[in-house]
Amino acid sequence: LATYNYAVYHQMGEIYKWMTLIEKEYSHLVTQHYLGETYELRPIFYLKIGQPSDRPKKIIWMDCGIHAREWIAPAYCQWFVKEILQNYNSDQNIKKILQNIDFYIVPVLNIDGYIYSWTTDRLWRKSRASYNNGTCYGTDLNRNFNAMWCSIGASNNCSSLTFCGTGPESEPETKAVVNLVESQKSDILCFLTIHSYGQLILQPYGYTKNQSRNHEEMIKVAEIAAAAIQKKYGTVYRVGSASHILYSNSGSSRDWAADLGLNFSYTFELRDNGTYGFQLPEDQIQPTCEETMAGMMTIIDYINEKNFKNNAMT
Ligand code: 0X9
Ligand code: ZN
Repeated sequence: LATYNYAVYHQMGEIYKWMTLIEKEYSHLVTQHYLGETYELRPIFYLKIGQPSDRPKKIIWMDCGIHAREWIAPAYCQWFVKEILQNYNSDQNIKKILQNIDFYIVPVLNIDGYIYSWTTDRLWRKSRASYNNGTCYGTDLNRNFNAMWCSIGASNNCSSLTFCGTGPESEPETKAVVNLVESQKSDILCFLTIHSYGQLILQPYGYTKNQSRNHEEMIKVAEIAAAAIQKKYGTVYRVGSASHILYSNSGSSRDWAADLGLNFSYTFELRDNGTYGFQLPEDQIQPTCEETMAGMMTIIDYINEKNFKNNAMT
């Protein structure tokens, strides 16, 4: 795919085509799968990336674009896929990872909202579900998960930016994630969800000030990642529990994944710190993706090594 430009933002139609092309070009490592459909009945796909194996494999989940206007997130998911695949042959570490782990990558989760942010309202955030006879639109999909649903930092008013939906998992996009992650939960080593902006690596919880079960280990791993990010271009990331360093909110996918029992669950808030906000200029796509990749690989390395050690003991 020498012709795909990863340093520009792409419309949904191009991302759909890209998924099919990448599956063709790297058919030995990539398969495209159906995750579910959106409110407006568009198919949501994920890419499964890994070396085929007879032994059961572990999984690292990453979704991008749960919030429509955060365009750098889908750009990053595509960048990540490209980097892993292009470096596979020359990088022994990536080879080793792909022998044991499959990446499940959702390039755009909130497809209806993403399209709307291109066609009509650049700063649209939510899904495009219609309420009250079309008088208001959109659920905040990152308030719709079953994690102290619609308690703190979420609204039950459909015209709010943080509308939690009509019930936990009421939205098809949420349900699509829940169905797959629940069905594979014993194999998922890490849940990553990519947002912008703020330059943060957030861990559970957002719905309470309580810390998660493996808080210390998650902080340690995130701090290594933040250091790797800073080393690249000097970008400073902050690390911590969402409710401590950002704000409290219920119904996030990250908290839900932690409560499901997954050991590692992080929200990445990519560049910037507010200068351009959600409208990050295209000339920052490459440095943003490169530094994020550097940080995320330290997390993946840690988790892969730990998985090796755990398997050796059993
Ligand atoms: O509010 C959100 O959903 C996220 N911030 S954003 O600007 N990308 O919308 C924060 C999600 C992570 N924080 C918690 N879940 N608490
Ligand atoms: Zn977001």
